[in-house]
Amino acid sequence: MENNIKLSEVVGSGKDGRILKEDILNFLEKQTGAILPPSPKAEMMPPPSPPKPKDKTVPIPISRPPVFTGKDKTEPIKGFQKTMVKTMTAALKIPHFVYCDEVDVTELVKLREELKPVALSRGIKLSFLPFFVKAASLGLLQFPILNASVDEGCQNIIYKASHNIGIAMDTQQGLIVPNVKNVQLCSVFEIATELNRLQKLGAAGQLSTTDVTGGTFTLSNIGSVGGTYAKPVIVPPEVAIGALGSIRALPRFNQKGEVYQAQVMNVSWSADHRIIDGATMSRFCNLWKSYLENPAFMLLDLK
Ligand code: CAO
Repeated sequence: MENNIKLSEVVGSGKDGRILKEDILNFLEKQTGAILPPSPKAEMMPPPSPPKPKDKTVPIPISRPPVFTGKDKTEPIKGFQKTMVKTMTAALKIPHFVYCDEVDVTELVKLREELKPVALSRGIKLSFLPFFVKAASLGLLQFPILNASVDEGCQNIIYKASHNIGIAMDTQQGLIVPNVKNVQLCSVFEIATELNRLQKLGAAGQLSTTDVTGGTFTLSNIGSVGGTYAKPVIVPPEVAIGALGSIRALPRFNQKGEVYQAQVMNVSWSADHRIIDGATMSRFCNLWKSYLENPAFMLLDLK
């Protein structure tokens, strides 16, 4: 109706010839002369596998975005993109500082390899994220200023009791940040279960308002797509966010000065410098890192 399209002229590619959103978009593209081949997402192709830490000799698959040719086109900013405009414009008002470090996740890679089939036998996919999330929550217990917000005019700090950890998700609709509620009360497996649920709903564009609101701290695992460092942008009214790079096999020295093959991941934290100083972020990162470099340490603090 918005574009005066006669549905009888559109070929539906859905079940029983149903017309999908993609069909309408393709129809519009053809009308404006810019013919786009169907994108892999529109065809529901599985995404290319991201690099795995173990596969050192396997070349990294390069994803091919749809090719844009023909005439210039203008499209309105709406939906998730509009939310991104609002959130990021508000975020720009926060004086950010960025702190980066590298984490040796060799032990964590081994541990996940061991636990992955166990989780799978319970119907759950176990990625690295549940460990990153739980370690962050254990750190937040000791650094509550990072799980806080400031009120309008920056007069008061509100320390949040719940660790509702947001996860940046790349979905067909765009970037969305659902959060895992009360991570401080959850086991690693429970976090994985909740992440599986959120990922499934995110992929289907069916996340609820509850899922995407009330976040108190965010992690962005851009490393599952690629990259080493990123400068993450705080999601207001939160005050801190971490971006995780790809886990890579790299040479490092052990305590005896011998070179070994380490699994290394970089992390970049952005924080609101009005209420958080660099030393606090550094101490938090040291603690978070210690849990991931020695996953057994987590056991001591798990409830
Ligand atoms: N380095 C290397 N491998 C990684 C990795 C990393 N940092 N993170 C995940 N992987 C691996 C996983 O372990 C998994 O491997 P297996 O198949 O062996 O289990 C594989 O990559 C796929 O993981 P996944 O993406 O399905 O799951 P996840 O829990 O790691 O991540 C999600 C989920 C939703 C965070 C991710 O899919 C995503 O959307 N990432 C992009 C986030 C983003 O766009 N951030 C930028 C925000 S600012 O615009």
